[in-house]
Amino acid sequence: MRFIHTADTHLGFEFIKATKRNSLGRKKRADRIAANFKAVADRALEGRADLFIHGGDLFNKHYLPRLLLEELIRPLADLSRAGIPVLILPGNHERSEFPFDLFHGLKNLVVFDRPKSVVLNAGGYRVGLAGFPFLRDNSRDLFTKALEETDYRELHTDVNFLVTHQAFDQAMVGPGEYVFRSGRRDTVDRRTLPEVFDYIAAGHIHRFQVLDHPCRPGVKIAYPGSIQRMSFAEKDEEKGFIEGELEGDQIHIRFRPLPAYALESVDIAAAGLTARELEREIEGESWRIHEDLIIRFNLTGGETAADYPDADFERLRALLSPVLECQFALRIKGRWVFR
Ligand SMILES: [Mn+2]
Repeated sequence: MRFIHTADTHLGFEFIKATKRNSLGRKKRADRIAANFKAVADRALEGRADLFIHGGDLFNKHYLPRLLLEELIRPLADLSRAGIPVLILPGNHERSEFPFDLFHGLKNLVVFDRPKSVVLNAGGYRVGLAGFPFLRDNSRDLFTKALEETDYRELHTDVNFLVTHQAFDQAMVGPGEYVFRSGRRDTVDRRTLPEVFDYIAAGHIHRFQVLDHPCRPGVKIAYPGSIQRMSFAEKDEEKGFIEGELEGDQIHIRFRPLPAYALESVDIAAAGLTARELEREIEGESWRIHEDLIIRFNLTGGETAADYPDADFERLRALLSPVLECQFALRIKGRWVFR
């Protein structure tokens, strides 16, 4: 029984309410993300996977236009048409729910839009799958209750998967290697995972990692991570998805990498410079340019906007035009202000 496990695909990445600035760059990143998602689905089609599991955060925002949503889920529709069962749940970026009729008409597609469990015949096994939407508040205390509501105890199957979008203790994120510790309200203690589950198909944590079960050796709590570097905090992380196989009673998994663009940030002490001087500084960084790069210039040294040169940022961006995205961030009163 072969399965694909992905998560945190953040489709519709181009949609942000906050800023219209450099929307072209943002769109180019979104296209790379969508291409990686298609690559994951294509792998399932080519490898004739028996299951396709998405651990949540399919979309980047909950307010995407309907037409865009329908276009973005095309890879899932392809899997559905090919007869590959798709299991999916809404994460925090979907605010724990999908538009109620988005997946209507797609066969072989199970949405954990409320706590539930299903049994599927896949690759010669009877596979039980339980899941529920992202728990927004106090997952520490509400996890067990949500799990009970799935009726997973009624599963009488060969193997059981839990699909979930939560942080488990010992999960690690960010360049500072931050570790979620047991006891936090937003963290589920791994010891609360019932022993009937053989594989925990998790999402939420953007770095690929596999945690063990403290009481049941061999059970994997797996985060495939995001399919592309969604933020600068992920700039050194390899990106990809999980391919798994159940043989006998053993589950083997491996990480399959996907192409990832590069992110670099450059600090420039820009307070007091003239616009021409800033332009020269930025031209001096042009050796960095390549078309798989997101570059962010941190302009520092000032207290107010007036301390920085009145530069034409659109023109500066045009100088660096082959890059995927170019960001200018001014340090003003201890905050980053984007131009
Ligand atoms: Mn996410």
